[in-house]
Amino acid sequence: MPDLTAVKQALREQRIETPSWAYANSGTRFKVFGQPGVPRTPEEKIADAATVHRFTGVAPTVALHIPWDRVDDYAALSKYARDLGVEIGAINTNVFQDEDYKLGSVTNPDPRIRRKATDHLVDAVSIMDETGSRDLKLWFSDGINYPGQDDLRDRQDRLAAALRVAYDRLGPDQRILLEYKLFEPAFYATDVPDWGTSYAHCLELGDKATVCIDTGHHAPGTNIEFIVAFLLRAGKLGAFDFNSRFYADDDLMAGAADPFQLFRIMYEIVRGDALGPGIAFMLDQCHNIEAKIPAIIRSVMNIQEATAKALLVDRDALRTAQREGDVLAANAVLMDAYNTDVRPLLAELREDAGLDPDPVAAYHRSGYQQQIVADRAGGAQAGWGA
Ligand code: PSV
Ligand code: MN
Repeated sequence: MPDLTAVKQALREQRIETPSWAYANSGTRFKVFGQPGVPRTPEEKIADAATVHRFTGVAPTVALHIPWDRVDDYAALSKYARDLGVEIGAINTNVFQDEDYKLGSVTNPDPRIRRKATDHLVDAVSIMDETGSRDLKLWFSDGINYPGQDDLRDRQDRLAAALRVAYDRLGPDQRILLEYKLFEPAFYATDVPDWGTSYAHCLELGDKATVCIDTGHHAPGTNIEFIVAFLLRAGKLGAFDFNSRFYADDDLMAGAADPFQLFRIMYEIVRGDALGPGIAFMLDQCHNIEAKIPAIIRSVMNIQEATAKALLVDRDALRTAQREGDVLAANAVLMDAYNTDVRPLLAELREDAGLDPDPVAAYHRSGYQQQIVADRAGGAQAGWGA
């Protein structure tokens, strides 16, 4: 049986990073439904992230996205965050929303545009120097829509060259997290479409480059926990962007669409002894129709629940069943853990930490939502246009 004291300690130490952009407005290409109280500035997004941390106790960092969160003084922004009880986490680059990037950013056939995109990556490292961030998260929308539109292999060379420039700019304690995505916005061929491509580039770059798995970025039916196991074994898993998908890059709350998949992923993390700070456990979500802060709190709780269940797997019993080739017994060990109701355990841990056992209810009772609706009247809301 797993040692309950160790399980509790691991849950106490778990950290989940929330994304600044999840607090802002978002939507589909059909409509953005704005919400009252949505942040207008990076400071207001950080205040919301600090609120999530206040009620969950496990979300002490917030990821920024540049230029969405551009400010004049990043050191001051970091201090603002620290004063609210959180720190700035990963810096995300954005080379997908500029007219110049129609045919790609770092893989664009035009060297001027490639340089502009590469400069943005390097600038992001300078921001990390000011915020004290460890992680530079790179996602490239680059790709082509039609066979023959550009040379697939040349684009890989251009990508490798840009990654090398960014990598060489990293400080000793900084890392690149290279994210991949099957498709969208490119439809025929994406330049970093899968974990294998990301892994190969990271391997070529060196120790400070690792893969970021966004759980929404795979073909239906992909066995994500296999990718987790493989990359952990290779020492090349750096981060998660957690969210849920039913069809494509749906960006729903983590653990909402397939809590069993989230459990299987977290089991591989526990199995690989990788719950610690070496892996950045981040959310990357968009709350288009639901209230944003409670949705983020719920996502954090869903990850905690999946982790608790993963920690409760009786690994000795599992090993024995696996060694004996007892297929059904091995599967039953996993299912026993998955079917355990861990909510009382997590409620107890929250109470021990001086938190409300039900963070969503506590948030609703706190009056924070009413306060931001009143305080944030007027001005332009952050996020995609309504
Ligand atoms: C792309 O779909 C992505 O997952 C990347 O992480 C981006 O930075 C983020 O979403 C933007 O919302
Ligand atoms: Mn992502």
